[in-house]
Amino acid sequence: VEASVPEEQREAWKKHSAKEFKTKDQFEADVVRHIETTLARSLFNCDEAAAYAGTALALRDRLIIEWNRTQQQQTFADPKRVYYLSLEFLMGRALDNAILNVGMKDIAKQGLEELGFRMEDVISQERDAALGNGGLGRLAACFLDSLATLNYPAWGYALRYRYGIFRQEIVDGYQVEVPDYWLDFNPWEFPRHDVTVDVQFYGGVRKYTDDSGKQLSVWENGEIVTAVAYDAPIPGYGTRTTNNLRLWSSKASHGEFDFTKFNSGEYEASVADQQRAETISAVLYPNDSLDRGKELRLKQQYFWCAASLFDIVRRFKKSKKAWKEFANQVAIQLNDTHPTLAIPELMRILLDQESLEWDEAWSITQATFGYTNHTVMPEALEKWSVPLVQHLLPRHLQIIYDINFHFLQYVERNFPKEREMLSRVSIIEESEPKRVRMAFLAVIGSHKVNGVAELHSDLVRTTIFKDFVKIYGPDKFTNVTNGITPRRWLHQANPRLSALIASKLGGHDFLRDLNLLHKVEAYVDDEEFRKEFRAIKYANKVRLAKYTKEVEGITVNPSSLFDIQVKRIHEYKRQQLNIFGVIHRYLELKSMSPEARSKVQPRVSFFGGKAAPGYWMAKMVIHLINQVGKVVNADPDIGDLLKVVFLSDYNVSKAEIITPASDISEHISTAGTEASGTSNMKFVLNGGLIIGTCDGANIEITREVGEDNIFLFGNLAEDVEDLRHAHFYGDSFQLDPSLQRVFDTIRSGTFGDAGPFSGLVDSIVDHGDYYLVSDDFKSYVETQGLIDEAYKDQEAWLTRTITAVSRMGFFSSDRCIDEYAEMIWNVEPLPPPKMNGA
Ligand code: AZC
Repeated sequence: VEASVPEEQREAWKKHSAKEFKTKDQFEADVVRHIETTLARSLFNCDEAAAYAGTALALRDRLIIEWNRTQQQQTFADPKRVYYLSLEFLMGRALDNAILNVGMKDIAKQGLEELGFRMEDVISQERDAALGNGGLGRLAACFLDSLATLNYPAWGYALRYRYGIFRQEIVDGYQVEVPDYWLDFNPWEFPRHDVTVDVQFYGGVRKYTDDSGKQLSVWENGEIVTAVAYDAPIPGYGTRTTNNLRLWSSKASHGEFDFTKFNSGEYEASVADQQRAETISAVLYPNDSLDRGKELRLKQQYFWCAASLFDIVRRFKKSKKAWKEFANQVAIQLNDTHPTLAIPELMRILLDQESLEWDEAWSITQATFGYTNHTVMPEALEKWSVPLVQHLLPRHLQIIYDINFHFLQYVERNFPKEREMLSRVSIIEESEPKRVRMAFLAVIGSHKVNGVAELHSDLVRTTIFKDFVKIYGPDKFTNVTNGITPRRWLHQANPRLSALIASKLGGHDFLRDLNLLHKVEAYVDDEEFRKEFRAIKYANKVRLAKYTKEVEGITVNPSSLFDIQVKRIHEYKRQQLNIFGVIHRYLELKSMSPEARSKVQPRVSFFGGKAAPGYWMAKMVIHLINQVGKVVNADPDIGDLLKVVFLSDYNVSKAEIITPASDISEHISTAGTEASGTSNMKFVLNGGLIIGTCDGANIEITREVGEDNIFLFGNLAEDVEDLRHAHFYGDSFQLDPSLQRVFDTIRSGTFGDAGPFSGLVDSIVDHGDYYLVSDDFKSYVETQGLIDEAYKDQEAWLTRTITAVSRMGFFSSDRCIDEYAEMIWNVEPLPPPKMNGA
């Protein structure tokens, strides 16, 4: 690698090279300098927002020094790198995380105090980077934290949406979506106006013969949009490794086209072009686990894949290695099928631009990609209409057809007796219009396919990709059970618990090796430990109660059992089962004698989560929760015995307050539908227990923490199909009498106009109850009863929660990343850069 400054002048550079703050004084100096010079403010007009900005900029300076060193070191060493392609990174706030990861908490806290600010207030000024919908996006964010912490040379690639996921307001009990324009002030990004890629759309394909007589294709005469890189540093915890998250922003290319229009007076038209180009990276699609097939979404996907691959190939070519080395230098992980176009795009580069033969190009491509599936639900599996792909990406469609042709030939040769299999496994679905099955393309173009929890990976192998297991053999399909980063979800969200554990384990090593948590179990009978553990949970509940009062205006008693379900609203996640259970509880309370009531365990049912704007049923669930809350919370018969709270605008920073405050959290999806779930892990790690179905990672959590430390209920995945069948063809559908009573109450108008809720009730009574709410209702209610009983024995409850925490080591995202690195990527960590003079 050549330096741009000649040898003789480098001394001056070294002398003036940026230095990182180490002491409180230096930290304060950096903060004040930024407030005064970068922000043009002073001690006379420095509010908390300015204090946040100054602190963030000081931290950013520090991160960027480590980022530069990491990048230089990676350039010199040129190891195999991991590229994590994800359309979503749900990062949340960066400042707190940065302070903790570089180990500057005490300095920053004291420094800010000396400048007149409280750290918590400063931190809470930051807006979330909400570039994701739910689990899939948050998983990607946890993975970035682990990749950096474990010193893997890794990049994330995504889009720089101008609008993140919408903000949710609740008006008259209904969800209202408000745009999230989050880029007003974002100190964490570095625009790289020199790092751009021109991306083509539309146009046509021309075949030609080159000088050697070889037949080649070229894609030309399309419309060009420019991708501009914006980089965000990703600091590892307790290491100098600082990786990069590169986000692409779209803008009009300044080709001749614009100028002709501009010069001929078509000023508006040239502006329209510009706006059309910028629209590509404007919004995050707000659907979670649902494919909508919108043209702009396909444009986003290709824009991002093309820019990222160009960047990756450019970096590879700098090393002047032969193409056969590509997959030894590059591992690309496809986070769901959203980046699947990267497969035909790499083929296009290798075939059309680098003139490789098909077979060589194909083996490089397969060896490069790995594909993670996050759902087996049919409505979430992406399928793009062939005419749309033909129009937007004509050359890619040809390549997809060629991939399919080679693949089907292979299947035909190897399974000559199974001709029906051909249409089943074809990448092209013979529908009207024909559609490209992106999941099949992802499987065929990757060397490994993984699910995200054991049950899910089994379902992947036995349902959606069954034929492919037969074709490729079982080794291509594997499991990597999800995990979460203990830095954010324990150390940052629950600092007091982190400190308690550190005090017993002799330091914070468990944050880098979560298996060390098992040592906590030795303290399960230690009175002093128990006392502090209990006090921490109580304090966290007080904090949530305070938040609930301030933001939602509802008073809750922190001594109640806190029951929490926060996640995207989706029929398969069954918030409706929860709220029907709450209504049942309310009706029971109403019919009790005061004597009986006095023995009841008080409870607060918290709900939170966004509904996709076009998802009517999910929106009605939100409405029902709010309406039930209005009635129950105002009922003098009930008082503290039951409160129902909808926490609006659930997001990552709110999750950091909510998660440590649960006694019970709900993970109650219809068995076989929730691929993994990750908030289940967060809640248990923070000393809460789970009520859950035998689904996703609940099953492995049970195996780790023990059956006594989790409340499982409901039907099993293996029985779901028969139960669904029975709803349609069995003897006349009989509803559980308590559920019938719940429905009667809703219909009678107890919770306001019943009209909006008819869809919810009818889907169960008249439309086959696809998600088996009626089948699981009885055991759900019974299990909630067991929880009330168990909670009364506070000592036994405490023992369970401590035991569960100590057994959660497996669920660190560090363990996931090591598994991916070994099984799928074949990459090694690169020791972190050395300090100057260290
Ligand atoms: C989610 C799964 O629903 C969730 O169970 C899992 O924990 C998470 O991914 C991370 O693996 N899936 C999605 O958010 N989206 C899609 C398209 O599956």
